[in-house]
Amino acid sequence: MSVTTIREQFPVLDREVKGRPLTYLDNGATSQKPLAVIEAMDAYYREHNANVHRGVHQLSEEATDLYEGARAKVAGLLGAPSPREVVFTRNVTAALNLVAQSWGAANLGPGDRILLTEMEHHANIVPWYMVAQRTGAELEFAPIDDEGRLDRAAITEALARGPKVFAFTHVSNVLGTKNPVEDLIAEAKAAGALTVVDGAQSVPKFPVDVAALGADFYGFTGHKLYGPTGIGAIWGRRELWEEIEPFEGGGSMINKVTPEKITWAAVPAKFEAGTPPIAEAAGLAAAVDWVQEVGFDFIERHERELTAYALPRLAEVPGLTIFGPETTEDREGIISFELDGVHPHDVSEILDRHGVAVRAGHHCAQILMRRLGVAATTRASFAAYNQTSEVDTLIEALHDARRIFGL
Ligand code: C6P
Repeated sequence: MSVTTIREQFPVLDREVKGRPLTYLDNGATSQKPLAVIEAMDAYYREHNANVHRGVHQLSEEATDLYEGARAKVAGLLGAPSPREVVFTRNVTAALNLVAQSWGAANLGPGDRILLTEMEHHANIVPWYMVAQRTGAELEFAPIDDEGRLDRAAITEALARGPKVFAFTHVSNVLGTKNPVEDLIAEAKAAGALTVVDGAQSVPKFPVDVAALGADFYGFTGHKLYGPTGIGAIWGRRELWEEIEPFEGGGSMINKVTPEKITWAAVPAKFEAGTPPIAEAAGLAAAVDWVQEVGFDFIERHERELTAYALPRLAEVPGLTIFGPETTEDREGIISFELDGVHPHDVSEILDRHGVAVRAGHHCAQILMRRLGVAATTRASFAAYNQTSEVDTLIEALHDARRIFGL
């Protein structure tokens, strides 16, 4: 597998932006889609479109097979003991809301502690804040150190205060920090806390084995894994899914409805109210196949090489400060930086003139921005199709930004 072969599979990478070849470095926000995914969704609508689990006609059976086949592929990707433990959602945000609402509402009460970290995305803060408001539980944010790693001693102390749940990200969407998830889960379990892991930025980058990690819930989002928008998934331990109540009601998730009593369908249908994202599941299945065909050996090694190339080159740009770990050992190719007093939106506007797509803003991580002492950052983030020449283009564009802003 070579980057050139991979790039040929992504039609959008051929386009120009502002008269320059596109340099897409906004993969932390969403990745581009390979032909395999685009074609799988196209084929679904051309050849199979029907609702799932509802009809006994041929098309409905085909659509159901595709949808359930996607669940099996996701289970395989995550190392889940059974596809029945995988619930499809709209995205990882919906996945985390599901756990916070369904598990949280039943298990949290006044004074109970919810442990999060300072590097969480709002998707892993706001749902917990909402359930805390309803139940009287309290949020605590485990701190990070100055290099953007979790402060392990502070986590040990926070766990000793007996939180009911510890919800944290596997990889930070701002700092790129890769957290020691296995150790954190073991420590949290020993302290009696439920563990919920946000895998939005990890699942696209390296193999994740939920059984080996020992988590209770682990969610991710399809569109960062080269798949379509509109679908995500969450794996949870079977006993937990059986135990908790659904928080959304409607068709498909019931066993029997009478005026007096409603009973739920079996897991995972119990948590999938209404018509699910079927075409998106077909696309996600193709994305899982695509990632497995390319192989995480390649993806992980390639992105690490890009990151190892980019970090020192960025550090050479006068006035540029990188946030997060400066080694590639426990960080991924998600690099946030600040350019001497220039607003990140202005930086990214200049980069856009060079065809370079990055993200600027608070990255839905305002607690982290406050900790870093900034309102926003500029962020470049890599995927399997990026190449070192694109890092060079980014660096040239940053020098141009320095010239324009008189630095
Ligand atoms: N981060 C970014 O540019 P959804 O929107 O549900 O697909 O993903 C939410 C989410 C949750 N956790 C982490 C760690 C994430 O990075 C994201 C999405 C994008 O950083 C969009 S804000």
